[in-house]
Amino acid sequence: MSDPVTRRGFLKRAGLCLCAAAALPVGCNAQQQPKPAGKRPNVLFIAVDDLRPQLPCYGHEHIISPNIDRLAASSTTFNRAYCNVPTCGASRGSLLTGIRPIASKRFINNSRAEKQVPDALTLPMHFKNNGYHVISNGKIFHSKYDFADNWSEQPWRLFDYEDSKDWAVDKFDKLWLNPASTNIRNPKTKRGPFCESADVDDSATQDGKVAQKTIADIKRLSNSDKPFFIACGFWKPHLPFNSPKKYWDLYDPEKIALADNRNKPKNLPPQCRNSGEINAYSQVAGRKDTDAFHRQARHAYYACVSFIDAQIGRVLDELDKQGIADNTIVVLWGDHGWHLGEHTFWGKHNTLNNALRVPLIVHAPGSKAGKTDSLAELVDLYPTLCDLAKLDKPTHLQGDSLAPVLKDKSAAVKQAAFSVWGAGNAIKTDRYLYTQWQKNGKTVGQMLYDHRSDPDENTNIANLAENKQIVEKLRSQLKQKTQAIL
Ligand SMILES: [Ca+2]
Repeated sequence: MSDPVTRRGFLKRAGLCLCAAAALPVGCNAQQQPKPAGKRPNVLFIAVDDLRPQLPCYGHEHIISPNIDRLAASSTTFNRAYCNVPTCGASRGSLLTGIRPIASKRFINNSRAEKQVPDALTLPMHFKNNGYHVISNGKIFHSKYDFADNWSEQPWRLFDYEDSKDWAVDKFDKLWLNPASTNIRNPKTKRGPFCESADVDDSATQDGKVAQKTIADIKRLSNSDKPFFIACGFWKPHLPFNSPKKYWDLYDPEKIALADNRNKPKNLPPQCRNSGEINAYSQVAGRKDTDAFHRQARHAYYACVSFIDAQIGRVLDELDKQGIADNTIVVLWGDHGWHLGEHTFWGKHNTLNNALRVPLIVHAPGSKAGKTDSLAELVDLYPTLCDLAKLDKPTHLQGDSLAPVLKDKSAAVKQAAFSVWGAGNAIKTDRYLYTQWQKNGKTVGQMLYDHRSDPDENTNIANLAENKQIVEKLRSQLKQKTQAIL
């Protein structure tokens, strides 16, 4: 058994520099001499928590998100982007360090990335070292204390997960703005309802304040000699699905379609499970399989998406107001997918397509807009941003720059995307999504979906004799990748 969280263990397996003097400039968290900033582009780095790619720019016209669609219209939209681990903290830790997770060993939960890879040169630190003013607003790393000194200013947010035993209870009055919600608590956890529609202004909400802070920072930094890298992390549509009433009113609940595959995939292995996260809220127990719950949960999630879309619009408008949109790279990403009732699942935390696939939209000034089916992973964002800003790429990065895809939407920089969850290793190729669970070197579970014939993943075909060859090939690719990133 290896020890993923110690510095020595990580460096040994990752093959990273051990801070020998000659290797200092890249791969280690060391101060570099800032290079002249010149006319480097600004970066607006927008994270949307738990946002799945169910948006008009992804072909889902029933969602109302005009601002994200406006951004997509001048950007490269990645139709097949995947997170590397389907949970908030680990996904962000991997993305922001450029280092892949290892099943059950590295980036497995919400613990700080700095404890797992203490010598990693993070994305914000690399930009800071290269003359950028780097800001973290809202949820970027899972905790604002993680790699906190890698930013130019103290990371900003209203409250942090690490400041209380249960943030949702401790900050109840900041999360639930409808006074009635305080009387509708989960008897075990004391959290409130899984959704609400309070009749409040956007500015009363946590995400409204993230937008306000980001707008103020854009104003403040737009005339600076330094380029900026502003990370702006919105909390919704993460649970609880709370948003101002006006966004609920955009949707007619009678017209909200429910999932048409409200049953477990055939031959589903026991290792692939539902997330228990939603059970911590009230108004869930005993209702999850009802039409009323499916409709209400989808309505609430869609309202959160429209609410965040409006905040994104305000932030994007500020780039225009300050006259810097033409020199600002904008990236919008979600940290993992979400099941909204498909397969009776609610949430993330497995390796089905709905939990792994994410929205990814990259706007680079001067690049032609369009959609691409090229495979992409969140671990690719760090090298991509280095290329777009013309910075050197640290040698420890384990993703691939997507810059060639921005130039040519048919370009492919990889043949597969890799994700992990628990002890499971998953590989997504052009056609298949395969997951293998191993124990003591033996396969104890597997699932294979053919996205060409079964895009909704209703039948696991891993154990069919006719698929033996493809399963062997995918296992071989998984083994090769897993060994390469140790
Ligand atoms: Ca998340």
